Amino acid sequence: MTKALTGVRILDFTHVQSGPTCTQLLAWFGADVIKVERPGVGDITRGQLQDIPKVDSLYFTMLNHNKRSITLDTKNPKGKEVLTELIKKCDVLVENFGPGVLDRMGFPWEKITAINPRMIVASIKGFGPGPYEDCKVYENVAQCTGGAASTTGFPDDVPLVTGAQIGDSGTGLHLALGIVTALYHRTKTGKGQRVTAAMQDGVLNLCRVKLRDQQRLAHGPLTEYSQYGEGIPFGDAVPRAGNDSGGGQPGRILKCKGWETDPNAYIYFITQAPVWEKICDVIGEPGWKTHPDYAKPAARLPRLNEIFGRIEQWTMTKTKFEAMDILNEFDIPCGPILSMKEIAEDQSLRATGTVVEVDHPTRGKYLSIGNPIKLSDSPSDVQRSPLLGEHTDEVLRDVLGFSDHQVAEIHSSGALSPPQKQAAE
Ligand code: CAO
Repeated sequence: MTKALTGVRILDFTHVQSGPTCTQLLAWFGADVIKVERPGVGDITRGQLQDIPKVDSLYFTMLNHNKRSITLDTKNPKGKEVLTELIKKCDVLVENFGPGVLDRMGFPWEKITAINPRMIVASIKGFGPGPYEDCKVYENVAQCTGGAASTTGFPDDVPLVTGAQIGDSGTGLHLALGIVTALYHRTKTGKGQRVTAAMQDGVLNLCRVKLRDQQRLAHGPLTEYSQYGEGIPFGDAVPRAGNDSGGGQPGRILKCKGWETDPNAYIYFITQAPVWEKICDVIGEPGWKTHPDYAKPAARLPRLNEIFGRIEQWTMTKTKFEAMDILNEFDIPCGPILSMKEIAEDQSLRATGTVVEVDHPTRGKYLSIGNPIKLSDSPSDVQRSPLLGEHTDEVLRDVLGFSDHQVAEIHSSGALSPPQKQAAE
C-alpha cells in the first residue's frame, strides 16, 4: 500500500524535541526524512538522559523513528556543496535552530529558494517577530509565555507547567500541518514557500479557551470556576482553575478506592447536564433531580464543592475502573487517572499501534508511541531510529547520485568528520 507522503523528501535539520516531532510524523506518513546531524555529535538528545551508557537515549529514539541519518559539517566548504545538492533534491527543509543559525550557516531563505524554487522551508522558533524574536526557547519557556502556566495549577498556588509537551510536540504538530498545507499549495502554484510556527503561538492556540475566559471576565465572574462557588472574588486576569473542566460542563478529579496508598486512584468526573438525573440515581441522591437547588445547571454552579463532595463519597467506594464501568453504562462522561505504567501495559493501545515495541541494535527492545493519527490507506509502521550517520554513504550515492570516487573525496574533505578529528589530522 502506498503511503500518503511517499515521494516527498524532507531535509531534516531538526534537533531536540519540537522539530523532530514534526519530521517523525511526516516520516510515519511515508516521507523520506533525511536527518542531517553534526559529525561526531549528532542531535544533542542522543546523549541526554541516557539510561544505558553509550546507547542512543530514549529521548532521541522515541522522536526519530523512520528517519535516515547523515552526518555533514555544514560549515565545511565541501559540506556546503553537499548541502546545496541536497537542497536541490528535497521538497522540504525543516529546522528548529536558534534564531539566525540558518543565515549564519550561509543558507538564508533567499539562497535556498534560488537553489530550489519548489523548496518549502519550515521553521520552529520560540517567538514570532517582535521583542523576543532573537531568544532561544525550550518547552517550559513556551508554556509560560503562551498562557499555559498562568492558567494551570490551583488559584492559591504558584503557576504550573504541564507534563504534556505542548510547547515542543504541540508546535511540531502545528508545523507538520503547515508543511502538508504548503505541499498542497505547491501542487497549484509550483512554488515553495516559508512555513513558520512559533512555540509561543502554538501554546497560545492550545490555550484558546483561556483567552475566551479572559474576555468573559469583563462581563462578570466565571461561574463554572470553583472559586465562584467558594465566594472568592475574581481579579482582572483568568485565574488558575485547578482541575475544573475547561468547558461548560463542570468536572473534577475525585478520589477512588485506594487513594490513600495509590497516587493515581482517582477519576475525572463530569456532571454533564443531559445525564444529571442518571448521576443523581447512581450516587443515591434521587431527590436532587427535582430539588430547586440541584435540578438545573445554573442552580448547581454555586454548590459545586458540595455536589462533587457527595459524588466523591460514592467514587471512594469503587476503584477507578469499577467507577468507569458503572458510569459508562449510563453515558456519564468520566475517565480514570491512568499512570504511565498502566498505559504502557494497556493491551488495547498496543493493538491499535499507539503503543509499540521497537527493537534497536544497541539498546534492544523498548516501548514507544506510534502514530496517533490513523489513515485507513496509509498505515504507519514504526521503524527504529537511525544510528548517527548510518545512512551517510547511502544518501550520497542513492539520493545525490555521487560516484564512489566522489564519496571518497567528500570523506577526505573532512565534511563528514567531527571538527576535532579534522584538527587532529
Ligand atoms: N554542521 C555544522 N554546524 C551545525 C550543524 C551541522 N550539521 N548543525 C548545527 N550546527 C550548528 C549551527 O550552525 C549553530 O552554530 P552557530 O550558533 O555557530 O551558528 C549550532 O550548531 C546550533 O545552534 P542552536 O542555537 O540551534 O543550538 P543550541 O543548542 O545553542 O540551542 C535551542 C538549542 C533548542 C534552544 C535552539 O535551537 C532554539 O531556540 N531553537 C528554536 C526553538 C525550539 O525549537 N526550541 C525547542 C527545542 S526542544 O525543547
